Amino acid sequence: SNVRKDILNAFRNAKGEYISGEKLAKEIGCSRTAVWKHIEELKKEGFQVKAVRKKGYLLVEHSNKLSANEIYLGLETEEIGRTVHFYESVSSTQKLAKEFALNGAKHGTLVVSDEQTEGRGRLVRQWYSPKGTGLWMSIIVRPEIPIQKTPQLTLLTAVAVIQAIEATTGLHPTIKWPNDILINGRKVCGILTEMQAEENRVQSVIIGIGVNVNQNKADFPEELQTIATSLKIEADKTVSRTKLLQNICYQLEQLLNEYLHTGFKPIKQLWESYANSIGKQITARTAKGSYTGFAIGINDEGVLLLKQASGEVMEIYSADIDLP
Ligand code: BTX
Repeated sequence: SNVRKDILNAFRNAKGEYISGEKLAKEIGCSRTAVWKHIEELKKEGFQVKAVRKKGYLLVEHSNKLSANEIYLGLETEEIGRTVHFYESVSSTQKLAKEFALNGAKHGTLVVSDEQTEGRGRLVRQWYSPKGTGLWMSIIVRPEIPIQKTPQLTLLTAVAVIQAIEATTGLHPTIKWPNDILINGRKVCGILTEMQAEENRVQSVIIGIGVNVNQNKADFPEELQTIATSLKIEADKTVSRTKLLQNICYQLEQLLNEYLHTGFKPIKQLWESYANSIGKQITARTAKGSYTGFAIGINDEGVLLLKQASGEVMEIYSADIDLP
């Protein structure tokens, strides 16, 4: 509710000090009883609010629970994440976001769930999305760009997620082409972008982001234990999913604005600076065979450019990459 948002804003402005019920009531324009009722509701959502006679209310600490209100408190964006659909459990946020998009959801709408029972990767792969420990989110964006440029948004998202992880945890992830985000060689995040278009016009792009945040090693199914990791495993401490989510929204909005104003070039440079394969000798295993060469970069479509010993530059559209 808007009143609860106003209360959270008042707590934010109070910066860790008590606020009297009277002051809250005045600021928000409701009765003290109403304030009390809303605070009870916030507590049910997982907020810890202390009430002390004569002093008032204090927001003790943010819970480790995800909720729409938690996300709202501290969100620094204008559009991305301003409308939130939060769920305890869904099949796939990607699937839901697509339905919202078809029904006219506005640019920046965020769908996030504490758990996905049918999380999806690219092609027909699955994305393991257990309850309470990860960030499973899809963002609807409606940029005015031609269809053929939408792959650039996948690369842009990878940069945004890396910058958000750096800002939230101090860790330094790398990108494995095309769109895996790794820490110490293990996958911490996957990105999936899907487009809806009509007559060569982009209607919406759904950006799906899955980040392993607070899993322990033993929480992963056996087949993922050697290839996956979480921020908690790497940083050796619990990481706030809310802060990370807010940071991702913020970085995404900044980069998207830059992209729409100045084009893909600055994004591409950032992407290449994070990519672990660029400037290295690699082997690309494609459906047609394996090719070894020097990865010189990507082109504007996100296609990997591989310079072979003959000097010929090959365009790699789809492959698994082996680093030496
Ligand atoms: P991908 O096809 O690059 O990666 C999928 C592969 O990654 C799987 O085959 C498996 O080997 C491995 N994998 C599965 N789950 C995990 C995990 N939790 N951590 C690390 N590795 C894993 C990447 O696809 C795109 C994933 C996007 C996920 C988001 S979550 C929110 C949104 N909703 C949804 O259904 N998908 C997206």
